[in-house]
Amino acid sequence: MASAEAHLEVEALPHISEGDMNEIRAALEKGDLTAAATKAQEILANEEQIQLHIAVTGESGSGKSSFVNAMRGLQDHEEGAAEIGVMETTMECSPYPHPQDSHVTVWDLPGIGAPKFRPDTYLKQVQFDRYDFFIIISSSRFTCNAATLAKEIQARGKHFYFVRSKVDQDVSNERRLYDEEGVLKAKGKQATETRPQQYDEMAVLASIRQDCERKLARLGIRSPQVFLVCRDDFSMMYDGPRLLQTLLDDLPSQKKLSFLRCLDNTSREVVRQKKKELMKYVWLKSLVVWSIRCSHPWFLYCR
Ligand SMILES: Nc1nc2c(ncn2[C@@H]2O[C@H](COP(=O)(O)OP(=O)(O)OP(=O)(O)O)[C@@H](O)[C@H]2O)c(=O)[nH]1
Ligand SMILES: [Mg+2]
Repeated sequence: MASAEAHLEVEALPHISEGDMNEIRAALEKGDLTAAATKAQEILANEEQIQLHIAVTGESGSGKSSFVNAMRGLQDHEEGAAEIGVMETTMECSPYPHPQDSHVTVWDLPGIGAPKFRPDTYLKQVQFDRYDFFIIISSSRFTCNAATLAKEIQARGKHFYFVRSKVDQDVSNERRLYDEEGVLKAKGKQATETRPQQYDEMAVLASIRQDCERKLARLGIRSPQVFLVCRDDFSMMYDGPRLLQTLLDDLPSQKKLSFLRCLDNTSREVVRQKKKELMKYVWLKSLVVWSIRCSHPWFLYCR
């Protein structure tokens, strides 16, 4: 087992606890391959139990169910997708397992202001403890309800993320003020810092982001960060990729692989992290397979 021992570096095998690593190392040093493989199997079995629950909440009609579908890589009309619509549609907490990893569940929560849900008891009613983190969605400026909810989530020690949805609509509304060459149409109106003479999508997005963040700061949220998304091409457009990367970075190490399995290989960073996480599994599974092979009579005979 010289080669296995040579790779017993915590850096090379992330997210195996030091205690587990020491147990495997001690077993290998004693030449007890069966004990090392048993430990490896135990770690793999524990990983199978890990669940990740993502809560999607926000104002009624803000695009929560559409966001749930986008997170799961589904079109709204596809089988298993959450129901969406311009009428109030989500009245219960509905779990949607991710098609690429059933350990990850995206929960579609009722709107913060939905009739059956009072702002002061909302988190209790939706069973706060169930979720790992919260996505708070708004399709316009964030309201007092959203800020109160965020503060309550923070006070209870969990992460939340502000997501400004339907940003494609804002972009196309703003674009209408410019002609085909992208020059501001409005006659007699001066270009401003937020509405330059020449159309600039980045400037439009930056001003929406700043506006939302300023409003949240006024509502008492310290250093708010807002992610602008659109349900179409969610993982590729606007702040979708940055949001997914932030969620991944903030997750505790043992939950990262499940979330990574749900992400498409759209960035080098995602591919790099998948590779790093999978190394652990390759190594643990190899240890188990090697132990089985070594105990096989055929192997003993060959030695
Ligand atoms: N243009 C655009 N429309 C969107 C987007 N996201 C959602 N919508 C539309 O907004 C409407 C409401 O979307 P839902 O996802 O049902 O909103 P919800 O927050 O789940 O609504 P309730 O369950 O009633 O609270 C639907 O017509 C969606 O198609 C988006 O990113 N862009
Ligand atoms: Mg809904």
